[in-house]
Amino acid sequence: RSKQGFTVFFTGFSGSGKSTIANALMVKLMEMGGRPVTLLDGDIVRKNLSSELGFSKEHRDLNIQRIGYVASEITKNGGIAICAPIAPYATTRRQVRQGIEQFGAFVEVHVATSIEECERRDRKGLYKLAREGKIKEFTGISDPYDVPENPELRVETEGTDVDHCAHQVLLKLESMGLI
Ligand code: GGZ
Repeated sequence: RSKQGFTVFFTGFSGSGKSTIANALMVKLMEMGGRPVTLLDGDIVRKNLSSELGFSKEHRDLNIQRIGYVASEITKNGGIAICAPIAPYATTRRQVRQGIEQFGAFVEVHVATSIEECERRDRKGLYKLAREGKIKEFTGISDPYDVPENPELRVETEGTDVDHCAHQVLLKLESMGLI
């Protein structure tokens, strides 16, 4: 009997490592074969599915609802969806969870890199621009982030490499009977 579909939903600050871990996880899941794996990364979704949206609460919610809808269709059809947006609002994450759990499992992974560490790394120079006020409503600097209270998994990236984080997600998926 083929296994149910599921969604792995990463959430965390810009520059926390969501995309990198999501990509490593995708590679590992693809190597295992079986179900198709679809990555819905934050910036790719914003380019292709949400190009008209900004970063107000309304627009962020709409963005996350779209990602949630696509992930729910993938999950319904027995596939694996990996999502990696910031998704700062707990209420919106809960709505997405409810939509997906009708069809399969929802695995919320909090990439718990602190705002201090994200700003210190500042891989894309966005935190500097946010501090200078050149980017408004920047998550963690001038916009809220609701820390997930009960995620299926929390991964720490400080002092841990990407492969180890992705491996922890795989172990969680195994323990949930999903792979
Ligand atoms: C947060 C912003 C902002 C603001 C542009 N706040 O590191 P990045 O560049 O590639 O990831 C961030 C991305 C966030 O888009 P999401 O779709 O994941 O956000 S949400 O879930 O809240 O809808 C960052 C860039 O867009 N970016 N302006 N003001 N991140």
